[in-house]
Amino acid sequence: MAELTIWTLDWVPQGPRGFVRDLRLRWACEEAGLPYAVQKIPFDDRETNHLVRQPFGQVPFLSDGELQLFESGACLLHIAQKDEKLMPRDPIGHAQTLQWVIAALNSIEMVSVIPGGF
Ligand SMILES: N[C@@H](CCC(=O)N[C@@H](CS)C(=O)NCC(=O)O)C(=O)O
Repeated sequence: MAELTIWTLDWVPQGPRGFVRDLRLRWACEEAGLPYAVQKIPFDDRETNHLVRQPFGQVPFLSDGELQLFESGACLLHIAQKDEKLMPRDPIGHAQTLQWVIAALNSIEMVSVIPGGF
């Protein structure tokens, strides 16, 4: 069984469909050929039942053995450390990976996400 488990919602409205941020984690795993499982959280109960995992009741959420992580960027960095294709081991490649992850979250996301967010 895969150690990595990506948690997402079991349903979303039409607008954000295909854009839910679990895509980022799935993409990284697929890119590196890392096996993963997917668990789904009921959309309707997310604001209460999911808080034990994610303080804002949101997805994605990642578990890796005993490690539990929220925030897609933190999850991505954790996944990235598992494979050199995602995060080179040399100091320059490593720093550039961090740079691009932070740029994606801090500069690109705010101009690319659906207005009103999800
Ligand atoms: N900064 C967070 C944002 C998480 C987020 O906005 N998740 C959305 C799906 S893409 C969500 O769970 N929306 C449901 C809600 O907020 O109730 C991250 O990158 O993980």
